[in-house]
Amino acid sequence: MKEGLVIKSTGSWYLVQPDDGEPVSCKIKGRFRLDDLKSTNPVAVGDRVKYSLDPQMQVGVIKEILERRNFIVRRASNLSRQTQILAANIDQAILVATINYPVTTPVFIDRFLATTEAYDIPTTIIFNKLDRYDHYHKDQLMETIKIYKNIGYNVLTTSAKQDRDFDAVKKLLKDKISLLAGHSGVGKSTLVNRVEPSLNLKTAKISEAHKTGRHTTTFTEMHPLGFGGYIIDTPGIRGFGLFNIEKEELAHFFREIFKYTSQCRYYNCTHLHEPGCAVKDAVEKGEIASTRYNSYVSIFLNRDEKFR
Ligand SMILES: Nc1nc2c(ncn2[C@@H]2O[C@H](COP(=O)(O)OP(=O)(O)OP(=O)(O)O)[C@@H](O)[C@H]2O)c(=O)[nH]1
Ligand SMILES: [Mg+2]
Ligand SMILES: [Zn+2]
Repeated sequence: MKEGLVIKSTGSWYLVQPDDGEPVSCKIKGRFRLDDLKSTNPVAVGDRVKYSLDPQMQVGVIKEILERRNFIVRRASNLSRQTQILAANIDQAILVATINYPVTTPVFIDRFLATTEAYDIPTTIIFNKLDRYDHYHKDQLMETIKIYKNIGYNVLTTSAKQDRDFDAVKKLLKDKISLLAGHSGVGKSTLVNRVEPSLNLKTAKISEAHKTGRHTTTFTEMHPLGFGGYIIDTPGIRGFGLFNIEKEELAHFFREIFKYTSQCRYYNCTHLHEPGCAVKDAVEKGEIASTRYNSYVSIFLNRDEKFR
């Protein structure tokens, strides 16, 4: 049996990079134990796997997934209870967001951050398309950046189409395995091309009528970076579900909200309507951003589907 790293997944076949030699196309056979996840893709990009090779067919069969250091999942689609593993064994997640073209809503950002918080994965937000924003968008951008910096998230801004200097992004990516996520059309693949031009990934214009992307990247794929590290480009996310998180635990994954929860009058306070709620007090005093609190409430009540 050979061992290798899954560098591409289409859902039905996988590209596995052995430690020596060329990547091999592999299929899955057999059953995998899966932490009770109902996953549509048991094997994910970033997994280390054992596979057997049929020398005549030049295809492999994945027999075993080696233990994962971590992984990140999302709901396969809005209505589905099935999950999809976005990637495994990553050092960090990068959410590419845009104020407009397309719109990335606060609740989408907060859902992503709560998820990476739950999986304990360091996360950076990159706001892209700075060149396209008018004054109103720029004000909105500054406000948004302030909120996330205040609660301790790393935030960068880029104009992937125009910037000459990508040193900050390169520094962030160097020698790490990074997952790049965000809505379709925000410029994930464009950014990857700018930091590693030899990759020449496919990108496409957003629909100007709907201001949404066209799902140009269709498969999750890991790319080596010439200056060290790997980047995982993913197809644009429509919805983003949280997994294995009980409602009662949701506040744990909003770091600034969590800080106040021990001061609530009731130990089982949901921070929605109880008297003596330290979280609501902090929102009123402006110590917790109201957009963050609103995201907490809409995720708690499962009302945010329509905002995605
Ligand atoms: N004006 C402007 N356009 C950008 C910028 N970054 C990317 N774009 C454009 O936005 C469009 C979408 O970019 P992609 O890189 O394909 O977006 P993506 O996030 O990879 O989209 P999916 O693969 O569908 O998930 C392309 O036409 C890019 O040229 C930017 O900073 N400014
Ligand atoms: Mg893309
Ligand atoms: Zn409370």
